[in-house]
Amino acid sequence: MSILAYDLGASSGRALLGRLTDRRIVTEELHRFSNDPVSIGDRLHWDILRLYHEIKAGLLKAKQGGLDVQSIGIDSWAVDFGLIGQNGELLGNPYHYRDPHTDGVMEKLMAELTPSHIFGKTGIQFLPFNTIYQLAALKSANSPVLQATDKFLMIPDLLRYFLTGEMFNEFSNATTTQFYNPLTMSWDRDLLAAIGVPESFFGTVVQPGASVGKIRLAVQSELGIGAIPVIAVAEHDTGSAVAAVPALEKSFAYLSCGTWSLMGTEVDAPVINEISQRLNFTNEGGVGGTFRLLKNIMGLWILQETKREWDRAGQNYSFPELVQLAEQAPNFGSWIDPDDVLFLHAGDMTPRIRQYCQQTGQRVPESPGEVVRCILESLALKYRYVFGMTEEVSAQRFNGLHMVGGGINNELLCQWTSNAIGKPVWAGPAEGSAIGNLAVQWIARGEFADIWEARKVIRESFPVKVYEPAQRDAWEDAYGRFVKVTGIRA
Ligand code: LFR
Repeated sequence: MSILAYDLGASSGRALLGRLTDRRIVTEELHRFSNDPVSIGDRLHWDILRLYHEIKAGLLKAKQGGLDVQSIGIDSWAVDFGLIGQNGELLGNPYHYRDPHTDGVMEKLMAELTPSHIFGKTGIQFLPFNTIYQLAALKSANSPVLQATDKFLMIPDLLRYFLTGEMFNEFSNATTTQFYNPLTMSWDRDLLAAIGVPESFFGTVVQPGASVGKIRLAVQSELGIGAIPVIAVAEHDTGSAVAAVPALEKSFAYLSCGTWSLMGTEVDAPVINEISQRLNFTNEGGVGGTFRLLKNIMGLWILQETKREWDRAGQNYSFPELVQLAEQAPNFGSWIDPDDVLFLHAGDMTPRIRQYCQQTGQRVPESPGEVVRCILESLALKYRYVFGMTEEVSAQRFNGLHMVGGGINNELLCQWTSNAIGKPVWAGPAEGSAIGNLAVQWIARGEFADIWEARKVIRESFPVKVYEPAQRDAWEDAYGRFVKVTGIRA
């Protein structure tokens, strides 16, 4: 008996097949595909139909392999959406959250409504690409698509709708819009009114674990498959990743490490106060009534984008090669603040990194090894900074850090993270989001009582690699200098 998890990341997607055998999870990657955003004119879009095509390709592979798939779930990155017209069809291509049409919109809305008003109603961190600013940007551009809109669906809601014909808004993703109120557990009427978007766009919000339909007839006959049930998982990939953190105690710190780095802790209720607002922490909805009190860190995006730049120039380094070059480069040469807005949008990164180093009076990294070392050391040092903030905002002390996600394949980064925070790093599983997606399906199917039972089985099913802190004095000294040059405490 297999179940299928689709996990869509910003640069690739996969379909992971899961089975439970003697209380052990066994997974198999059934399908993997790249996710290539498409830029047209000034706009940047997701190739949503390609993604839907790949989802169907995964189902086809399952059928061809003679697998009896019992249920499926889909998770993806957050904040982005498709708009549906009166006739039930998708209007236009969903925008990528890195499209610059939101530039300046957040600042404008914050000035109009005040940060404490927006934060007080949502508990969501201020990120310029949050759905609220994307919709406000479309509104002020008089978007004809927005004018023709009948319903709003987040990316996994939309793909699920294509498969089942049924529309639901899933909770973990809904919270990332920054117009869902976790205190009233409803879409926030005032915030929607403030951006001029009708409440009628938004439908029933379902919790992770809800049954949300079956593969529709047209898809069944197209692929020659049965009416496979579809389950709403924690459809925000970070929600699924945190569900898969193999923690055994209630109080734990995590870093979900992929294109983004998301660091924080799990809480039972949103923490909306002066500290969380000042530190710009977020409260994203999770599994079983939990919330993710966390902060976004720009993550491996900068390295991925740097690699793309070098690929375009015909220098085709693999990630392991780049990490090796970084390891050989001199240490603590120069650093960036990965979260500087300079690094948010797509495009060549090395000129921006060099510009940043020059403007902050540091040595300018030249060789690929120096550039990559600068990126990875800066990430580890920023993790140390946010680790401290996580302790402050949650009023807890953590004796180590769980790392999950594809980024843990970068062992140098795991080790440097441990060196920087001065605590052990427990790395695994790498397929965190897909495994959390499977776990919620099993909870919904009655195989696990709750998320804690799921975590215990995940812990027993996948290896966790331990990194102990090393070179503490050097990293402490580097941290002090990092804080100064980046001005992050200012
Ligand atoms: C990670 C993630 C983050 C979200 C960002 C944009 O994949 O979902 O949690 O802030 O992508 O959607």
